Parts: sequence; C-alpha cells; structure tokens
Amino acid sequence: MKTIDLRSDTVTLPAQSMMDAIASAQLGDDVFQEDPTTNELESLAADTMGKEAALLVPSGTMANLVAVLSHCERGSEVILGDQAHTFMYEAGGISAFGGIHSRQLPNQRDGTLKLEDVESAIRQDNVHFPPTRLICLENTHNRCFGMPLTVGYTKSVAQLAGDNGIAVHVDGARIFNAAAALKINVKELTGSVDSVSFCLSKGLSAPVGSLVCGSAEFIAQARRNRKALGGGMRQAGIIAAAGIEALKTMVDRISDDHRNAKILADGIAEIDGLSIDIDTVKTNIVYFSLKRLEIAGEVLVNRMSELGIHFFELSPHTYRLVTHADVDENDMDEALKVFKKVMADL
Ligand code: TLP
Repeated sequence: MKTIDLRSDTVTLPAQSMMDAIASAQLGDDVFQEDPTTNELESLAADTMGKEAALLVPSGTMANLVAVLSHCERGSEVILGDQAHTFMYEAGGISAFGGIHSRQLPNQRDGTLKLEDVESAIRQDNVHFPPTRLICLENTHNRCFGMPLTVGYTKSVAQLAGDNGIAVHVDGARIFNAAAALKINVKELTGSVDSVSFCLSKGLSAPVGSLVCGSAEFIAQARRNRKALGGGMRQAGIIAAAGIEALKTMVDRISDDHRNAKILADGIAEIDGLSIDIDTVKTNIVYFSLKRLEIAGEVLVNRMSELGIHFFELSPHTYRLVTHADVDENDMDEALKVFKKVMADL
C-alpha cells in the first residue's frame, strides 16, 4: 500500500543530489570554525536573509532558543503569541534554560499580534517588572493555518520595537513559504528585524538543520549560547552540504506545495461531514475540522492511516495536513479519494 504522509513537511527524505553533496563534502572541525562546508552554508544563509552572519544549529527549536537567549538576559521578558511554536512546542526551553519570562498575547487568526496589544505589553521601567527585551513573530505561522505575515506588518512591529529599544526575532521555520505566498524575495521579510531563524528540514527538504541569522555581534553571542547548550558540532559539513543543496535547489519549488495544499483544501470543502475555511489556506498547511462531533476525533485519523494517509489531529476534531516535496498532485487526488470513502463509511 502506498503511504502519503501529510503529518508534517519534516518527513521529507533528502534528494539524491543532497546525498551526493554529503558524500563529497569537504570537512573540518566546526567548533574551531574550520569546517569549510559549514562556513559556506552560513555565509549563503546570511546573504539569503540579508544579514551579516549566520549560525548552523541542529533544529528549529534550538535556533529559537539560541536566538532568545542571545537577545535576553535572565529575568527579562519576551513578548510572543499564545499560539507561537516557541511558546507551545519548545518544552519551555526559554524559561527552563534562560530564566526568561514569557508574555503571551493572543495570536489573531492571521498569525499576527495586535499592535496595540504589543504596545501595551511593553513594560515601563519599574522595579516590579521584568524588562521587555524581545518580541518574537512566527512566519509562516504554524498554528494559525500556516499564514504568512506581510512585509508591512513585520515593519510595523519592528518600528514599535525600535522605538522602545526592543529587538525582534522571527521564527522563520517556514519563511520561504511566506515569501513564495507573498511572491517576494525573502529579504523583504527579514530586512526590518534583528534576527531570523529558518529551517532546512521543512519545506527545503534537507535532513537536518536550521540557521540563526543576524548581526555579526549577535551571531558571536549565539555561537557561545549554542556551545553552552551542547550544540557545538564538529564535522558539521555533513549536515551543511545537504543544506547548501537545499537552499540552491528547493526554494523555487515551494509554490508547488502551496498548489497541492489548495487542491487538498478545495477537495475537502466538497466532502460531506468535513469543514474548512478555504481562505485560510495560503501556504503548505491545511487545517480542517470534522463536523460530526459524536465521532471521536482520532477515529478519522486512524481510519485514514489504515488506508495509508497520515496526518495529525491538532486539537479536538481539528486536523492539520502539510504538503511537501515528497508528495505530488496525484497523491492529493488519492488522499481526497480516501477521505471521501472514509467519510462515507463513518
Ligand atoms: N514544527 C513541527 C512540530 O514541532 C509541531 C511541525 O511539524 O510543524 N518553529 C516552527 C514554526 C515550527 O513549526 C517548528 C517545527 C519549529 C520551529 C521547530 O523545529 P524543529 O522540529 O526542527 O525543532
């Protein structure tokens, strides 16, 4: 039976060209900054994001942790969304390891934080308060339907932050999806913020790795924090080689994933018993719901899984499908066929 895995874009396997790049990578000790392939990836990442420097880390989670630790001291505060990946899914690392207080503001459906909410959350100088050091945005926003944040919105947050002496970090795990959806160069989304992290292992399909990008001074601090977290890697060129290949070959195809997500969304809208807000589908993430609440949510996941279609229930009766480089248009048709059959039998 064919498997169509729509649990996440993290499930992709490296293309043969990535395996070839890994096999022939020039290596050295990256803790001494002597791994030529890692150095090449870091400078390519910095150029791509329009920043002075970049740092390779093993995961998106470590990228955000290293970034937040590098912007904030213990006892200071970061403003972020109540649906932010850093708040929801990173095991509380910023408070566990950084002693950093989080101030969660309600994420709007489009992934934004209201500017007035941000403004009123910024602390005044008062001995009772933790000083606000950082605002974190997420682009695209995973829990908010994979929505892309616009250039205008990002600039407004950066302006507000700058006026108050606060930094902005963007969790750009899927920032190339945002740029593709908005049909702009990714630099437009990163130009106004202090730091951005992005993942090689999601839409770009590389096996491992994320990059933190920012000023040279910030990245020097990030390097120290990565070391403290145990993330200093030796012949990291093994990972970086696939990352370079990914940045060179996988960015331009990301809009295919968005087209496939749209096919899925349009098909789901036609299926009795399922509901979807088509307008939320802007990138490679599709959220939909089961209308029949008398059926336990996991039944749909399990029945579909028995027939080879895998995805997650992210909250009761609400599901997420993620398209990626290892699924194509035929897989979308097949998945929809199976959805129809399963829903008819439920
Ligand atoms: N997200 C994963 C899961 O952790 C939920 C997924 O399948 O979507 N930022 C964002 C916006 C993310 O979506 C993720 C991963 C991360 C950071 C963390 O990346 P990794 O998994 O590399 O630590």
